[in-house]
Amino acid sequence: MDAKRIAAEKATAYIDHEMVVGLGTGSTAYWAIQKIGENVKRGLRIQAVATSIQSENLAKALGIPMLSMSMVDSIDLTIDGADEVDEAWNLIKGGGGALLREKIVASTSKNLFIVVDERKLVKKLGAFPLPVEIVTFAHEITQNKLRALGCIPVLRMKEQHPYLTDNGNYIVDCDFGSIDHPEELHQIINMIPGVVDNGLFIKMAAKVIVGYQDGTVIEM
Ligand code: DER
Repeated sequence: MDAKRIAAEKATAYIDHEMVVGLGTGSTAYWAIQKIGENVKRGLRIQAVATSIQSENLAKALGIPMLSMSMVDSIDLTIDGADEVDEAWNLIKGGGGALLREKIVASTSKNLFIVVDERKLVKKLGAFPLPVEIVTFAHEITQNKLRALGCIPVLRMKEQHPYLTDNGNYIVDCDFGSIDHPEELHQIINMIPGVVDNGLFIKMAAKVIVGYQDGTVIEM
């Protein structure tokens, strides 16, 4: 079985009746949502919130009872993927363009379980360019301010147009190279006017579940 899938399905075993569950975004979270849909059909009584329109549509198609974020003040467990996980469990997320809603849902969750395959584990963050969500207004100026921090900012495109997030913003993929102090970088980036948030998730993960190509799965 696919390494991402075994990690995602392992995380769903922690979901109990009456929980409010946060549904992540991406190809790993996809398998968690599929498994949750199966379990709901078998009688699991939960309600869920989604971190993207894509995940919401998938969950609805599977019959998972959905809540809007305005209807919850706390989430019991969120299961989500990541682009990189370092040894302190700091994350780079946003490869799927959903970082803002993912971070809002994660920050509202009692527990955030990150599900990845082994390739996502790194000693230091940064091989994956850091996604930064910015408003469209004066985006060139915002990109210049990101560049001044020492990265190469690339506006994410979809076909010939800039990619638009579910929130109507742009994503700039910022190659900082190896990131020595992710916590400080996170704060510096978010001080730039025009930046909405960035893909550094600092000390938010309660558990990291790793799937391996040989079929094993490890909970860290
Ligand atoms: O966009 C995100 O943060 C996703 O969780 C993503 O980074 C992980 O994507 P994957 O599970 O498809 O590798």
